[in-house]
Amino acid sequence: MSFDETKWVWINGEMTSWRGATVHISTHALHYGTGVFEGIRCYKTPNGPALFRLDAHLERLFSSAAAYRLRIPYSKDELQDAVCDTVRSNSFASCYVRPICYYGSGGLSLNARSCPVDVAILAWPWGAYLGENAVEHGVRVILASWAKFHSRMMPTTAKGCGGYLNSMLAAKEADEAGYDEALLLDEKGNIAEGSGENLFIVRGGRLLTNDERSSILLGITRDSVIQLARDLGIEVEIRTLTLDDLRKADEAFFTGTAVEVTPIREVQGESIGSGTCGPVTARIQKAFVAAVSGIDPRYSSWLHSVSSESEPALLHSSPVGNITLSSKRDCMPPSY
Ligand code: PPE
Repeated sequence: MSFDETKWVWINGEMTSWRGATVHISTHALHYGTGVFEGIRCYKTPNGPALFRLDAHLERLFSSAAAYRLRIPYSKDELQDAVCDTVRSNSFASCYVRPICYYGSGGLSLNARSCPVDVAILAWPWGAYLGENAVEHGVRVILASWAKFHSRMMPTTAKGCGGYLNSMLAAKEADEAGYDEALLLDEKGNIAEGSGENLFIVRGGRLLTNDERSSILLGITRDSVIQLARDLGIEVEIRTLTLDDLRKADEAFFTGTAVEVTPIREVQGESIGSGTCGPVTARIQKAFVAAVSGIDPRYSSWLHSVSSESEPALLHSSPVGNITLSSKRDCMPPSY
């Protein structure tokens, strides 16, 4: 990840220089993780940079804030414009965008009554989340010894800053053991999700994935993949996933804004399927790239152009994202 190219950060309505984008040490969220955030990707398309499912991300930001009783002092339309401004000001063709709303400086009582709600939007170029090879060849995953927090402890469908301490412990555990990522189980021992991703299993040509009953964040990429798969004629079953399902999987993959669609090739020393990216995962990746890069016009409503004027329908061109589509790829059909 490189912040080097970021010049401007949007803070409370103003474009601020990178160096000036600081918070006070008494900021409530620094002490207690009392904020909510989003992660949105902006892709290069034939019509210029476009944000993928901006609307859904802002919708989730507002419902996360409501879950933690944070009142965001801007409307959804204002934040939509602010996100576009941030990408435009930095002249990014593609990037990752991180809006964050949090209790600022005003006192450290836990009810946060005296704290303002501050809002910032950071954008930077973020390449492949789990490394260059991950999207192509798949990742090695450890089962975290930490359980995913249960939705009776904190709202798992809200993207709250403090909840990521749970993810961070799991990710550190994976890193220290030489794995790429960690998978967390829920309190019953069923699969929940990755530290920052949802999970899909492929079995007999069908997709299986879980839902909020397994304490997961309901990912926007997950939702997009469910729709893409159904449009490809691939059946999707939503139900509890067990470790046994994973062991018997033909293929498995992670979905998330940062990770996009990333195959899982090994879980704690055991290969999944052929131990590389499988054919169903490859079909989903291909459909995903076509959607995010504006090549497949059926999904153009998922793209929000960052340019000030609305643009005509999207045209064919080479996709740009972290899922590189080269004929060398074992995981892409050769026709791509
Ligand atoms: N579960 C968790 C716990 C999660 O953090 C993410 C996103 C998802 C599922 C997938 O959600 P979605 O992006 O809407 O498809 N994780 C974000 C943050 C990762 C980070 O390291 O920071 C992301 O992918 O942007």
